[in-house]
This record gives sequence, C-alpha cells and structure tokens, in this order.
Amino acid sequence: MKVVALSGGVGGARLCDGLAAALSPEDLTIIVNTGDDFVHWGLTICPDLDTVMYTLAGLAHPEQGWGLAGETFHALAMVERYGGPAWFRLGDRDLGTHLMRAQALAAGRSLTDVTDALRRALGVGPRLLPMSDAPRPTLIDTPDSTLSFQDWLVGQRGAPRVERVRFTGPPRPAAGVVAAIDAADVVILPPSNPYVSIDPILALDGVRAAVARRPVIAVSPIVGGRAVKGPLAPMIESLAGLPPSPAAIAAHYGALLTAMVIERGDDAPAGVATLATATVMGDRADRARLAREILDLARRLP
Ligand code: FO1
Repeated sequence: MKVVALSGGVGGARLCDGLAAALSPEDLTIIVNTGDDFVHWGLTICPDLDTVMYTLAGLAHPEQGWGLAGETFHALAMVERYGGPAWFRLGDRDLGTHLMRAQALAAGRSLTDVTDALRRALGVGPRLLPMSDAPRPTLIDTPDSTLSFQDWLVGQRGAPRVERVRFTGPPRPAAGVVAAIDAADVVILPPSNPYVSIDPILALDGVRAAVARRPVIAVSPIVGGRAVKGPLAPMIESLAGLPPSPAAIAAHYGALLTAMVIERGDDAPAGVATLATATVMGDRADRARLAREILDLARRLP
C-alpha cells in the first residue's frame, strides 16, 4: 500500500515514525511543511523537516520532540555572550545539520536534494519531501502586529491571538509532491496543527486538488477538548469560532476527509467515518500500533 503523509510539528513526526515502522520505506513518502522555516544566525532553519528526520532516525529529544537528544548548547552560550539572539535554542549537534544544509543551499542545491542527502546519511528510509523548494514563510496576523511564525510560536510562546494565518511567497510545490500524492493509495493527515502545519501544504498549487482525488484519513490533534501539544485549541476558537473538538477539525478539512481517527471517548464528528482508539502516542511501540490501526482502516475503506 502506497502511503503519503503530510506532516508538521511533533505530533506529525511521531505518527510518521509509526508509519515508517509499519511500512516498507519505498511505500511511504512524507511531505513536510516548510512554512516554519526561517534564516537564523545566517543559517536556513527547517524545524519541521528536522523534527521528522530526527524522529524517524530515533535521534529526537524524547520529551520535546524537536531538536536532538543529549544536546549541548555551548555555541548558543557563546552567541549569548556576544549579545546575539539566544531566544531560539539551537543545539551544538543540531548545528551540524544547519551547517550542512546551509553549505549545500549556498552551492545551489535544492532543499529537496539536501533533505534527501541528510535523511539518507541518518539512515531514514522513507522519502522526505519539502512541500516547496522555494521559501514560503507562514505569517501570523495578531491584534497588534503581523509576526513571522517562529517569532509568534517561540518568541511569544504562541500567546498572541491569531486573527489570520497567511502564506507568503510563490505557491509552488516541490517537484514530486503532486506526483507522490497521485500515486498514493491513501493520504494520512497526522495529528498536526491543521492551520500552520497542514494548510501550508494544501495551499500550494494543485496539492489540495490532488489530495481530494485520494482517500484521506485524518487523526484528530484534539483529545478531550485540548491539544496534545501547542497552541491549537485557542486557534480553533479564534479562527473557526468553535470549541476545540474533532468536529472542528473535521469541519476544517471538510470534503477532503474520507475518515477520521479520534481518541476513544471523544465525540465522533457527524457525517465522517470514524475510528475511536488510543491516539496519544507515548513510545515508539505506541506510534507503530496507531499507524497499523490507521493502515488497517485504510484497507477497509470503500
Ligand atoms: N521550539 C521552542 O519552543 N523553543 C525553541 O527554542 C525551539 C528551538 C528549535 C530549534 C530547532 C528546531 O528544529 C525546532 C525548534 N523549536 C523550538 C520547535 C519549533 O519551533 C517547532 O517545532 C516548529 O516550528 C513547529 O512545530
């Protein structure tokens, strides 16, 4: 079964880790959000690409989900001594990734090629595709100002109310993105933030239409009325005017959805085929179990 997963954030990476355990590498392609990317310390930082890559390589910080396990921050401390920006915590090992990516991009290689070389070097089997090879930064309109994504999420801890999420730059999907979706037997939308992790991918030319031609299974990122991680719950209230629930997620994805996976005990959204199970992923075994349940559901779809 050929599977494509769209992913951003820690929840997305963790389910993709489960899918990678349940599938042969050639049967899984992960299309990753790059709307969170930004230039910091003169380096192009790609948080969602690195979070997926580190998670599938088994190198990610286990609790945080982003960055590397066993990390040190000596370079950060030195930057801080010089009065440089220390609000975005880049670790010493993590810097190795940013240095290699920056060097390759400066040599004119595409983000797709760089990502492929890095994930192969770390022994990650499934293909990781950046959603675009061109910068496509997500901007957050708040009551007082428009913030770049990391300024909002990390700099301001996601606190300012989100009035609008905007995507800037050319809406050009990377080569291979639409073709991967067209070749998929199922598209999985993991428990990522729909507004800032999945919508940036769907908003690219031809992507939403391609996804709409495939069976789509989404995993609710809202469990028991709350987000498992991050500022999604207040975003649902401010952007959709709805209480956080699987129904609000289903309403957001609309006609794209073939089925939804929700936490046992939560209310199933009306009009959507639903599987209720344990969706909060603890260890890697949990991730693989949830992934296998989703693939079984995919095989049963009409
Ligand atoms: N998130 C934070 O809340 N604080 C940080 O200092 C931080 C640093 C960081 C460094 C590298 C990286 O790949 C991710 C990092 N993140 C940090 C997470 C990142 O902001 C988010 O994971 C994504 O942008 C959205 O999921």
